Amino acid sequence: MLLADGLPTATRQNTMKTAVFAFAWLMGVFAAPAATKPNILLILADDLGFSDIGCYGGEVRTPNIDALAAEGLRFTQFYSAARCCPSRAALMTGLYPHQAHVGDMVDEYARKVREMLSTAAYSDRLNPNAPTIAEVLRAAGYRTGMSGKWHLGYRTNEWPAARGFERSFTLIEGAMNYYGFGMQHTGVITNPPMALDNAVFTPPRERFFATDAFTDYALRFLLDNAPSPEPFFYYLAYTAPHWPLQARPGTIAKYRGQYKAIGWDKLREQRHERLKKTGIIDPRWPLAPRPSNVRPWDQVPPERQDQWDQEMAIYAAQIEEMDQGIGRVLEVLRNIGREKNTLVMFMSDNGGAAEDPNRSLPGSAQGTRESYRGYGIGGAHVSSAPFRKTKKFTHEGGIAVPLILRWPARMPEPGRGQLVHTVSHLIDIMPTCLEVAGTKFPAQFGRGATLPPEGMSLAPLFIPGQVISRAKPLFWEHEGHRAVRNGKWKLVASHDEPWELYDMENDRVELKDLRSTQPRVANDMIAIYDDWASRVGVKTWPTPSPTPAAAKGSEKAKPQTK
Ligand SMILES: [Ca+2]
Repeated sequence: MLLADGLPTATRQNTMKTAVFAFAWLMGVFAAPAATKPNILLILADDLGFSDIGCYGGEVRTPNIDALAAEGLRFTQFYSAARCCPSRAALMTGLYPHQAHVGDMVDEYARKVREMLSTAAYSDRLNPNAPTIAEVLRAAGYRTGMSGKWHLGYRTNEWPAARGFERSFTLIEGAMNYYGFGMQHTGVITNPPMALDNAVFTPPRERFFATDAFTDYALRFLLDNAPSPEPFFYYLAYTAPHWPLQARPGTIAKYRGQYKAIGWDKLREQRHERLKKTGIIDPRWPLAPRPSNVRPWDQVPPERQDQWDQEMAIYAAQIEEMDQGIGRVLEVLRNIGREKNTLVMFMSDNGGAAEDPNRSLPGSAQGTRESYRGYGIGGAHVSSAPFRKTKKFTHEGGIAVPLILRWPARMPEPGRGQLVHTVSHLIDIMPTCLEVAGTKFPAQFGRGATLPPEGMSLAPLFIPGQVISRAKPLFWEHEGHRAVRNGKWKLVASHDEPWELYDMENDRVELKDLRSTQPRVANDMIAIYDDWASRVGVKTWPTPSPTPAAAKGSEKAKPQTK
């Protein structure tokens, strides 16, 4: 069934009209829209690691995402901004997170450090003078819509409805119980903070599941806009597979048992081999060593092995359920005749998440409404394989993520299914959208002059065989973790630790620090980092870090779920 069970009562009437209309449309009563500007469907996964999905070496079943890759382009060196809020700010504005005023998290738990840093670069909402992709495209005649996670401002005038989205159905904060009402990340059993356009939305107590609800809303947007001659921009920002670990029992059952049969060491090796085989990584690069806080699989007690198997089965199910949702959206896109002229983009906002919020009610079964866990470092180091470190860090395991682009009308057969090794970043999505929509970035917005987008358009890559390279370096800073990527070189450091230098052509796994043998390269890059940090408003992160969150979970002393 196409339409949502979880839709609000107020919109049910519209839904019925939509259903009737959609039927008429599908029967060919209406002519295909004459839009020449392409539609843009931007799909963002949350906390999906580099090697989770099938077409990036993973064992999780993702046939719909894999089909996008087979018909489009797969990027091997695409980067996020390390964590939810900064990544979403960079994606929406085409600026570095600090320029978009989201250098750190917008949440209450980061309030003290934001006050301590006391600068606009670390605020609790998106820069009002930095237009979003939705605002720019809406001005260019696009219909705009969104469903999923926002995480760029809690106040009503900071919601998607106020930032260019004509229609939106969203989670305002960073995480939610997938069943709606239930345990939340605050440790309180309540409703998640959701919005339908500019009003608070309360999910129904029964038959609500976030991944499906976000998919259903996207379907309704597509069907509602099917007769419109205007192109659309839709941002489908799934919360999957971000914690809490929650999925349908039937989907979980498909994976249960397979993870403890292989174990995390062999699973990482398997993903590494598949990545090498597909050409996504260089066969010369080894697998990063197991993190020091994860013990060898054969030394893990059987009960912990079984618990990890359950965690990974739920995590995999979350991804598979998202993939099924994407399949439904792509099917409707095809049915309304808009598949060919739609640029579909799929990406993630950071690497595997080592956090474990552990808010489960005592005695609750994993995966249910009453449970609230993450998979911790035991799962995250697999998701980020073959790289080092995880979400929040600026080593490759924190920032390297998949990117898939598909646009049948502009991608001739010979180019389909190819790998793209161009170094690219979330900041490139705004310029790409501007170019394909044939519109310009505004010089003025809100109450002042805009900052120009920092990235480059990826649109030239739609021509088969075309190669583009980055003229400018890329930069990162998040909670004191920092990095520069300039050509083959990457300078990187974790908070309060010295810079390391890596040759990414020979050593993308970041194992051989060349800082002492290449001091001139390192010093030049430190200088360009300092210039950038000063330009965008980076401040020195306090020591000790005031927002440790739950990111340092260890597999040596992990608490068992009771
Ligand atoms: Ca995230």
